[in-house]
Amino acid sequence: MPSIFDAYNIAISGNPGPVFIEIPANIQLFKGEVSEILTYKKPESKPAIFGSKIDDAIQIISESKKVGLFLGWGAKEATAISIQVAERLNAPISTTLQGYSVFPGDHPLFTGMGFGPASVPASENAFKDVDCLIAVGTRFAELPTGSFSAEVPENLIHIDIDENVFDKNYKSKLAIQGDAKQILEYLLTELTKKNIQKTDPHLISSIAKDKQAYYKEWSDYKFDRVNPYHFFKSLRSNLENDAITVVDDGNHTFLTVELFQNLKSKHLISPTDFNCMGYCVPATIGAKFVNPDKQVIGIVGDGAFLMTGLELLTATRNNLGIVIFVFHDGELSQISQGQEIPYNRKTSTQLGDFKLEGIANAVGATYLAIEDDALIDQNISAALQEAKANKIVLVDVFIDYKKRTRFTKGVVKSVLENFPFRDKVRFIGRAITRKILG
Ligand SMILES: Cc1ncc(C[n+]2csc(CCOP(=O)(O)OP(=O)(O)O)c2C)c(N)n1
Repeated sequence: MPSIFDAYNIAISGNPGPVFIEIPANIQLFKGEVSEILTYKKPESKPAIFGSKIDDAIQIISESKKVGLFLGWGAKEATAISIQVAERLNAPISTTLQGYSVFPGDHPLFTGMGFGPASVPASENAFKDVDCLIAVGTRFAELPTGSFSAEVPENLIHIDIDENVFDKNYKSKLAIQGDAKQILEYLLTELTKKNIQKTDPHLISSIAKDKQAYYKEWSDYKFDRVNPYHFFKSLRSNLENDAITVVDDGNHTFLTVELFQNLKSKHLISPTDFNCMGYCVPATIGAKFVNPDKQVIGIVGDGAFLMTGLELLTATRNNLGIVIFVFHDGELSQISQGQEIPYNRKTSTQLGDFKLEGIANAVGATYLAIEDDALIDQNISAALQEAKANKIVLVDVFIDYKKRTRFTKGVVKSVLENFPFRDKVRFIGRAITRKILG
């Protein structure tokens, strides 16, 4: 028992994660004498000691012109205090992909995922002149930094429970190890005591303007099939505020964070940072088991759906009312788009045609198709109604991936830019030759 208690403590504390316990077969199969049944006691938390670090942070903040906040999943319990810090400092907020739900998407200071050239215009513009970045609960991994193309100011205050993340990808001016919520609370208390506050009369309106312009760009774009912007707009208006959205890894993931607003902390779940395809269907089932009274939906690419979609049988067997939206485009799009630009070829990224309806029939799910924009509202609403009645619904979304996300465009560009000169010339030359000769 003490080993199990230890394992549990390790699993839920610090940087939480799975712990493997090996229980020998003899203990599992045979009877044994136990003198005492131990009861679990939560270990006492040690008082946090930050020394002069909070003062140092205050000093850096007070000397800076514009502060920005960058939040990862490690700040998931610190949403309320993050809002207060952001509002006091008039700081734009961006998040990692995993931390997308850590800050409410409808807050006027929220800009989107990341803040570099691979982020949406609201993020890129709002963070351009940030000269102090407070990063909380993030490792500055590849995705939110757009393959490390995002530039971080010299004044980086990095807060994380795990000291191993400091100075790995971006050099910090000040690293504070500890619980995100607690540190932000200390910080806010000191900011208030010292009457430190920042103002910028234009920030909120320029974030709003950039968001509207970006949405309009999508809304006006000529698509042949379902327009992703209209899909996400309708999805948001049909979903309840506390609905849980689970995504997989692919183009649909980046479309989700560029075009869909999540409203509550921990209510958008993605498989980052391992980005393992096939996550969405089982994770949606798991999320519904834990949250039977909430709307739980999944958004998954057709490639990832083909990996684990038959798990839906578990959902039908347990009458779990969930909706899975399959973005059906016949490709492993996130990769094929990455190939198309530099190679002008698509290699091993075309899926064979398949009938989703057949899979729905096989697992006892209701099948609905959104073949064009005219069916979006009607069928999203019908799917959610069915799920309310504990039905499992598979929605075949004939998505149009023609327009690339800012993420894909930004990453492809920055990866190519970082190539050695000769290879860059070789790649560009080959793409041009193929474009001309076919
Ligand atoms: C298990 C696994 N294999 C490969 C990858 C690399 N990968 C990332 S996105 C992607 C394509 C996903 O295609 P699909 O599920 O159809 O989603 P889409 O990009 O079309 O939205 C691939 C192959 C991965 N993340 N996980």
